[in-house]
Amino acid sequence: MALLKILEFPDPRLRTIAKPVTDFDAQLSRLIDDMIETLYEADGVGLAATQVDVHKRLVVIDTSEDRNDPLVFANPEITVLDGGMHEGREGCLSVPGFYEPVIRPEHILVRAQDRRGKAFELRPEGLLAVCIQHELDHLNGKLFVDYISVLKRQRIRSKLEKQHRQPA
Ligand code: GNR
Ligand code: NI
Repeated sequence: MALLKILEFPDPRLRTIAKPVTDFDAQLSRLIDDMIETLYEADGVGLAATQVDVHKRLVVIDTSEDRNDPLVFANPEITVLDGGMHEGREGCLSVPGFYEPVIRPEHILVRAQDRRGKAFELRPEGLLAVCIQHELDHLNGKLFVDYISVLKRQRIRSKLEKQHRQPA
């Protein structure tokens, strides 16, 4: 297995729109394992392939307490179900150190394929529902900072650009 490098905002590669996964082969399986290892090492809840500069519609998520229940979503699609919106503080491994409130639909239906290509459905709740929406945004080149004010986004961009010029 291998740890993958996570791209950070404002890297333009994070704006790439990912392409559907078509081949559920050994190479994909290796990528999934590397993404799960990278997710755990970074202490994140979810990771989209876009964040590791692989522009395929692939996400791994683990919201379990013990970090031993990784979920794989290839070609995820979301349908918003009836119900309200929910505001939660979001962070992102590609925007390290910043947390801002984002409002998203609370009830969704997710359709995706697993690592073998088998289709499945899920009606996630709570953090899992938030995280899947956050990850699907990555596959569409969108970041949580796109939902906050221009002023806040520019401040975050300046601070991260400075860190990238003068790494710790
Ligand atoms: O680790 C993560 N935590 C998180 C918290 C609230 C809302 C969304 C997330 S996803 C984030 C990992 C990440 O950047 N995934 O793309
Ligand atoms: Ni993220």
